[in-house]
Amino acid sequence: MTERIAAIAAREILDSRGNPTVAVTVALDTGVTGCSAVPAGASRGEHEARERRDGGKRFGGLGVRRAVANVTETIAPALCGLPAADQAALDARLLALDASPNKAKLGANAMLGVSLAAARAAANAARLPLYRYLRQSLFPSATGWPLPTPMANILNGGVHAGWSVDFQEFMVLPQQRSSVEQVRCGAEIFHALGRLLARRKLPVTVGDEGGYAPRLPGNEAPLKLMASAVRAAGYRLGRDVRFGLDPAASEFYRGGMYQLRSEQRSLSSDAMIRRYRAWVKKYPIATIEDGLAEDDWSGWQRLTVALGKTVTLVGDDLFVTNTARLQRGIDQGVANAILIKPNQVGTLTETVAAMRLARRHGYGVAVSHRSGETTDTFIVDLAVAGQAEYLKAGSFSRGERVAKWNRLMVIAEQVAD
Ligand code: 2PG
Ligand code: MG
Repeated sequence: MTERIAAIAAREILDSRGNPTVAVTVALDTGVTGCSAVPAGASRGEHEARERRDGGKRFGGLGVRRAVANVTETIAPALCGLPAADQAALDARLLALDASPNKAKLGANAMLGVSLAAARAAANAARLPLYRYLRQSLFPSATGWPLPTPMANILNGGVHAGWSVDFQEFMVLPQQRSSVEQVRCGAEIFHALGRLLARRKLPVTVGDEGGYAPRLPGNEAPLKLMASAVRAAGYRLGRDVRFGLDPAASEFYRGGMYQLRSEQRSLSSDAMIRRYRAWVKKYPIATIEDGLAEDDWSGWQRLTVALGKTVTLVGDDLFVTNTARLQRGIDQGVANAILIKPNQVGTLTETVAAMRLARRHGYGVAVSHRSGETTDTFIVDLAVAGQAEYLKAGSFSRGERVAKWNRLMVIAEQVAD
């Protein structure tokens, strides 16, 4: 039976920073529904699709009433009657309606809300868990259920933590075989880190992604603290736990230099690369995301030559889940993995196209949350369906982060059966 979209509702809700965001419900003619809520970034890439914000006084200009109206007044009439299971046709219709180069007209927040809610409704209509529905409809050639390794951001910096340090994310990558043990390991290290900070009389309040956010002297201090926390929790560095970094370098790149306020230094691309090289020797760093700025292509090339064989170099602001930018990276030998954030590009179809292109060229895939999140766990099912190597979903505190790890454990239980 082809179930068709009968109605689309949208509303303004709050995200984890207390800022407005878009929530959408798609209803099918059989009465089955699917919902989604759209996340929002703080360290946004210059080349991301644009979200629609109202401006003006309400919520300091961040209201999304216009985006909501775009869903109900423009998108709903155009999509009603289409089969919910034809994601490609739905998303093509969204793109045609917007017809702007960066989704500025309807807003990527409006478009993505509809795109994801339609997929959920179709999964519910098929009576399948979302990850199984996405696998079947969007990744039909994938077999088996290897689950993504958590990238857990237990120490927050940069724009997510009032610039406590310059680098934005210090992550642990637990190496245990099961998701349940990985989550346990990450959470135990998070708590060990908390005890360690408390003993040093450092604050144990958390940043936007639920990791601790102490003000520290420079960007290496977090790595030292994390190494101590790993040992204190009874795990072996390198064997049981590896590290991941997301400096989010575009955020502190000014005039061709990387300005490190917490160290009162400014480094060239090559000096940054030398630093990463030294750290990789000292710490078990498996992944570096946005180690250089989004348009520092030549720096990225040299970084890839220097470390691409041993380290997963992930492009986030660099690629913005965009196949054209990823293709440029592939052609120029830049990075070897992509961060996937559906709201950087605005539709599920385009998100999956980026995942597929990465796969075809041997690039790794990490599916990611945003720093402004909701309790929606769509990205977890997407990561599992598309066999992403990593799932990046923050720390082990704050409900909107923990919801993702809990969803991963539920899926792990189901696919083990
Ligand atoms: C990032 C993300 C998520 P934001 O840079 O990878 O951690 O941050 O959502 O603020 O862009
Ligand atoms: Mg990033």
